[in-house]
Amino acid sequence: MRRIENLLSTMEEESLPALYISNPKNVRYLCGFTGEDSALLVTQKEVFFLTDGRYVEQAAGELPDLLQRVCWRQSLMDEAAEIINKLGLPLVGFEGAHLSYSDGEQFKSLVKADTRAVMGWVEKFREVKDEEELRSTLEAVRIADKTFMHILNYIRPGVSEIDVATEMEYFMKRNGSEKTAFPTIVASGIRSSYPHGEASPKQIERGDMVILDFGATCEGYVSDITRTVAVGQPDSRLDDSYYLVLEAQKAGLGAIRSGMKSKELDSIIRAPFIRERMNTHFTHGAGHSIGLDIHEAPYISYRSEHEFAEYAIMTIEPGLYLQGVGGVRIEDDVLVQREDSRTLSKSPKSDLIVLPFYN
Ligand SMILES: [Mn+2]
Repeated sequence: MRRIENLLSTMEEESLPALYISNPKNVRYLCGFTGEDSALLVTQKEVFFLTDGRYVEQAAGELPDLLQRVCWRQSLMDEAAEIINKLGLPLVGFEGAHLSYSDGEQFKSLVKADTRAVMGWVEKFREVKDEEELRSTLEAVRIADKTFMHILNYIRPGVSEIDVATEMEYFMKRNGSEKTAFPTIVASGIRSSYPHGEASPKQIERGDMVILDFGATCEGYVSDITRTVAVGQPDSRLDDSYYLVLEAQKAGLGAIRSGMKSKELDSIIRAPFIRERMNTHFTHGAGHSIGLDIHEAPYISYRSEHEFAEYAIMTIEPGLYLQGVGGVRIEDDVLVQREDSRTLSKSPKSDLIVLPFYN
């Protein structure tokens, strides 16, 4: 209940008597429920958990006793509105970044109260990981690291990207992952210049760079790592790119700490690319937070004044993409600390791995 109590203090400071939580990840974070189609109505006096008949039994097992469990009849939102109206609440908040426009409009019309869209309240708490969250993330990272070592023996000319992705996803599951953190990215050859090339039927060929971007899920918490390997000797421009990306990525991992501004970290990661006049080939963000979601706030951005919190878990993932040639990306997960932050993922990267090929 500590997480709900933290939310209640924010609500008190903001003079908000009630808040309707509809983002399922926020529901899970606040009360531990792992199913779908549920919502929370948080008030200073009582906390209502709403779901439907499919989840009543599961909710009884997972939820703290202090929560009022409600099984809705018409719809989640109708039921929430009915409670709000019955309690005669004057003002109720909803999650502006989660409800669709039409759901928001419907919510406003159903409740006989003033409404206020709130954004990022629960997400702000989610940035700072507690011990249990760290333990789950570490397990998801461990599985991803193990998967990388496994897949090195599998990648060779003639094997398709989909074959590689399928083997990785199967291996992660066999090793304790609940599900893949996101659709596994395997992008080879010229497709490796697509920063987010999902695995295709393309066969891996001699001379290809292969970008592997993947993650496991444990107790709902994800890992997200990327490694780039070559099958046989690649184009020398890609070989050079590899060591430049590695330099940028290591600079980021070495620099990140709590209290540092996001844009400051961005410029540290970007510096080697600017020096080598390659910055225009770095076409995406340098990293993001992970947790119950694969992309969570905060993000690493040249525009962001956000200061990283202690015990945030961030990815650092610079990349370079040469159109028609190929690309390189290296990504690790790091626990932000006050002094030396701790890189959680351990997959080898210090030399470009050139896999042997057999004719
Ligand atoms: Mn990522």
